[in-house]
Amino acid sequence: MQACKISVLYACLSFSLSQSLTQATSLPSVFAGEQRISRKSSVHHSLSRRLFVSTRGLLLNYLIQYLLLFIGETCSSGNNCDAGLHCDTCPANGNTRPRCTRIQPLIPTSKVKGLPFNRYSWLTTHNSFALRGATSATGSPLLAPTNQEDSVTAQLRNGVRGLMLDMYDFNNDIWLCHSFGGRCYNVTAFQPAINVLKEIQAFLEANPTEIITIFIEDYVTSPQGLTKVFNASGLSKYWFPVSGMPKSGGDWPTVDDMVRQNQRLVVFTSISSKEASEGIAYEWRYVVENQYGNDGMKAGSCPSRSESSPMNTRTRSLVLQNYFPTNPNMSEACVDNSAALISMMNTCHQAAGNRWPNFITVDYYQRSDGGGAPEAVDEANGNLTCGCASIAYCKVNATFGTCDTPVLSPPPPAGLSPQGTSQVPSKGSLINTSVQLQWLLGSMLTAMLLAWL
Ligand SMILES: *[C@@H]1O[C@H](CO)[C@@H](O)[C@H](O)[C@H]1NC(C)=O
Ligand SMILES: *[C@@H]1O[C@H](CO)[C@@H](O)[C@H](O)[C@H]1NC(C)=O
Ligand SMILES: *[C@@H]1O[C@H](CO)[C@@H](O)[C@H](O)[C@H]1NC(C)=O
Ligand SMILES: *[C@@H]1O[C@H](CO)[C@@H](O)[C@H](O)[C@H]1NC(C)=O
Ligand SMILES: *[C@@H]1O[C@H](CO)[C@@H](O)[C@H](O)[C@H]1NC(C)=O
Ligand SMILES: CC(=O)N[C@H]1CO[C@H](CO)[C@@H](O)[C@@H]1O
Repeated sequence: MQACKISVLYACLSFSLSQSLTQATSLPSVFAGEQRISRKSSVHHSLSRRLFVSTRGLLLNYLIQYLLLFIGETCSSGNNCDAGLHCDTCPANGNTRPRCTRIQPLIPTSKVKGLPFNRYSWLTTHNSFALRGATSATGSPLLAPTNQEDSVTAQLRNGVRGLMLDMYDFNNDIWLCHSFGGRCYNVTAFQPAINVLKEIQAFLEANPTEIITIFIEDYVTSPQGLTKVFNASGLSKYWFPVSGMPKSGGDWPTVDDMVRQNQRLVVFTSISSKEASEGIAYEWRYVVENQYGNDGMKAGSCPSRSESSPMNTRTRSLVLQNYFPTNPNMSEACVDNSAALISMMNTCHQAAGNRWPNFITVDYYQRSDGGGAPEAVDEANGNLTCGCASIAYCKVNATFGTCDTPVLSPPPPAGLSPQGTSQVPSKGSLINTSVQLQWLLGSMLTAMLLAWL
């Protein structure tokens, strides 16, 4: 560095930076997905080649890549986190420093292909339709609690594959609503179900290898009410038939079969008679579920909810884990969706007869103090698909239990790290001066570039 003259400082910085990056590229970003590494490497290579002939465009591109942040890094309000992350705080956990936190699980079928449907775990949103800030489509003010923050379309894009929808007869139609004694009112009615079903239809249409599961809390009593609305939404053509569902604990068809047959929509109802009358699977014949609400959040126990068979009932091939409080609480959700969720996943794994959850259901799925619900889903998928602690460590075509070695440990709880003191606390044990130097150089380069542009 000392050798740098002002006139060549710029090239010198680039060189130092590319040196730092050589080290940085050896820090795999298992939490942010793997694209980042290759992206950085290719940036690095092109930079080395053209070290002294950097163009404005190349450098700008490089800077943009470089400024993307890993999980746990301090971010600014303009979201400069890497793909699959967003910038958020978790004050309920003592963390007021904005950090990059995960909002997307790895899509398990992209990593381990072709297993039976019940060998995967899917991120599931509780009351997927009850969106913060929503107004009722009746025009009346909405007095119902809310459980999520982004549209069902946005949820699906982030990798949510299970949706919990409460459906009611209302205004001569089927609506997504919250209950007062099983009835829908203007002040608790969100919108007609067909709107959201059409969002799901558009996603399945655009993503021909994706599978979605809908859990209906069913208050619809009008004849063929659900069938009509599914027909009208264009979703019926993706319907997975009840006849294809294992009745006594066997494996489901493989995801490949489901995709090949285009049977990519699995729907469960909470009303038993609709299986015979409308061909809609009665959930409790196929799924066990633990208690929802506050009673399901007592550490160390995982009782089944009243409608469900006991958690360890092996004649039900699918396991669903609920983990959200009775009254949704957005500020508390980042705590609930972090260490406590994974701890309960281990408890429920035992309670379910050593079965990992196929569906992990939370409120405010984007909220966490680091890895959040996406991390829980990745861990469940690792155990389910390849016998590793996370699907990020599964090897292609390897025998069960042969894993890539995790290089980064998950970020510590945000509350444990001193606030505002470090740019890269989550990687504290791995980060050393060379990376801090990288930061310093990055900041200098930014300042220079801004002055130069
Ligand atoms: C509920 O909303 C509808 C419009 O969708 C309106 O016609 C009706 O008067 C409202 N009912 C009440 C009780 O406010
Ligand atoms: C739904 O659509 C199917 C054909 O796709 C049709 O056979 C059935 O009658 C329809 N049901 C209702 C209630 O509209
Ligand atoms: C939500 O949780 C916070 C603690 O994070 C608590 O202070 C607050 O009272 C809770 N709100 C509700 C409505 O329960
Ligand atoms: C994995 O196995 C499949 C099918 O046996 C094969 O087509 C594919 O090339 C293999 N991939 C690797 C990376 O070995
Ligand atoms: C710090 O960086 C050096 C290379 O500059 C490397 O040899 C060393 O292993 C790194 N330390 C840690 C803890 O990663
Ligand atoms: C066999 C195996 O890899 N088990 C892992 C399952 O997931 C938990 C995390 O919830 C890991 O701690 C286990 O090692």
